[in-house]
Amino acid sequence: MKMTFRWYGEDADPIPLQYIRQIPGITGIMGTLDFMPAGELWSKEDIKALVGQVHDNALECEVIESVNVHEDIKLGLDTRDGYIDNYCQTIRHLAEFGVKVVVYNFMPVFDWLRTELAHENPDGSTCLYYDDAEIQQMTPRDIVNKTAEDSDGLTLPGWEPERLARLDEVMELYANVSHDDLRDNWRYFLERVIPVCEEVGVKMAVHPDDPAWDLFGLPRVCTSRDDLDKIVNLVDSPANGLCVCCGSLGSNPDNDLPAIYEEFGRRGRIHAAHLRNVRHLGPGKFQEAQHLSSDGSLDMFRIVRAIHTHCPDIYIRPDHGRMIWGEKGRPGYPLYDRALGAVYLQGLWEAVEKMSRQT
Ligand SMILES: [Mn+2]
Repeated sequence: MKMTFRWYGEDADPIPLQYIRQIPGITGIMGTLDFMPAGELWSKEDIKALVGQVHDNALECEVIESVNVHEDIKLGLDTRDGYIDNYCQTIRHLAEFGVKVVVYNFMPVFDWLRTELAHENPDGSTCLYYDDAEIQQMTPRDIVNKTAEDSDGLTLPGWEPERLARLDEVMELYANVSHDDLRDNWRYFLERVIPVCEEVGVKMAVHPDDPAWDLFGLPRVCTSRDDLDKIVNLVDSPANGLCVCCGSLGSNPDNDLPAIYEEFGRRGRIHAAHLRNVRHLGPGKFQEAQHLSSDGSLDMFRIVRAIHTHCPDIYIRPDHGRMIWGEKGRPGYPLYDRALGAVYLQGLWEAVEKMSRQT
């Protein structure tokens, strides 16, 4: 297991790399070029600069998230081939600088969504919160605007206010895209990208949809064990793998996370994991919790044990955290609470590791 930490880059992340280096046990980051629009080619110069900064702080940069998939690829439009060519070339460039895993997602239109970015807890901390009943009352445009208002200028990825016209257009284009169509478009993408990954030694790792159900009538096809099974079979190669985020899949209480880590770990298809907890509050309603099993609805011990047993060499990172101790920053990506999560997860790992040697 390699314990990593998400970092958005010098201009986009308020947390300096030096602070990340000071968190016990962190050996690397999951990095990104936050400024890069979906579909663009990542230049060698930009990648070199990122990797160089990370190395200068004695950290590794072997995982990149997210190389975003252009909407035309998900929609299966004629224009997709140019964007897929850029994606393949980006993978070649990343491989040149030592990147081993690329985390991506295949969610239509929106990345992860929450109805509240700073839901207040009784102890004065704040967390991300989701209530499907609220979403039912909103339009896609409402949620984009609300997120921008609630986050001090941080916009939903790809949906800066000046691009809202495009949002309506894209929503219309999806009106005729079924779940099967979306999966077919995904296959088309993977059939072109995976051979390049195999050639240069990079593994793709898809992040599940969050929350793990359809939104605004848009199809979502990475929400359950059965979905993951269909995805890894779209192209049967170890390079076509998963970044299992237990908080995302865990939004749906029907998903048995320890069993999912066990099955796909055993099948060699998990290359990265986001570990965090979520507390179910009712149908379609949840809040993000501290990483501890006792704070949420997921059994983090069983999850860590499944990873240790079935895919011990993967990259792991603590996922979203709460805002505590007066910290201000990017919603979901604070320093303090994620650092606590990283240390807790390593405590579980040490326990599982030593117990496994005794038996
Ligand atoms: Mn995640």
